[in-house]
Amino acid sequence: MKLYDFKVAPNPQRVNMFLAEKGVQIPTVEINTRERAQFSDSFKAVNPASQVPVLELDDGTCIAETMAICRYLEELHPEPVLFGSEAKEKALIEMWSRRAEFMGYLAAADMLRNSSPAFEDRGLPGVPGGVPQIAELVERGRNAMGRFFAHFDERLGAVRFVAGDSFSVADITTFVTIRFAARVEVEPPAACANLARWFGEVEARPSAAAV
Ligand SMILES: N[C@@H](CCC(=O)N[C@@H](CS)C(=O)NCC(=O)O)C(=O)O
Repeated sequence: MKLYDFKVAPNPQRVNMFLAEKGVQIPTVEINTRERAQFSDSFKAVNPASQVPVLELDDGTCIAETMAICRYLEELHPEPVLFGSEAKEKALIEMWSRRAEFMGYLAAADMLRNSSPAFEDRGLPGVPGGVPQIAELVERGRNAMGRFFAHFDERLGAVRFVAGDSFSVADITTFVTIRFAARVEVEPPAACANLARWFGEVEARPSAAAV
């Protein structure tokens, strides 16, 4: 098994933090997307979508999509449980993971991809060109991030971790999203004390070194 990785990119970081929580190490192949390695013919044979991460199994099967990879790893290494143990817990983890992705991660990605000169003409991941940046998406992303911070701050006023009492994959996506947003200088407002309390706790976990 090997992981096509790029240590500084946020989706691979989610897998790396997940692996660190599990205490599992997998050989990696670094695909430097800043140098456009995702568009090479050899990598397109691994993932025609030209995106990392990808987990290649020993039988040659290639699993792309961060959450699909994490779910597969959870099956192989069930402890510690990161996708929940019973119906309600599993549903809440799914719910908060999706909110972290849709409310936060995608907004942060919109901001970066539509503002950084590195992504000029590459407004979408996995597309080598012809996707112009849209300035309005930066402002829309900033607004969405504000709602994401407020929503998660309120939630974390009621529970220790994003999905409840236990650390889960929803915390990983939320943590990576907040670190990712900081790259475009978007930080949680000082008033989000619950989010700050939670962030400090997650940042202190050894697995946070993967992000
Ligand atoms: N939906 C995919 C998204 C993967 C993705 O966007 N990966 C980025 C790195 S974080 C990438 O490969 N970008 C390639 C590019 O910028 O062309 C997932 O969840 O894994």
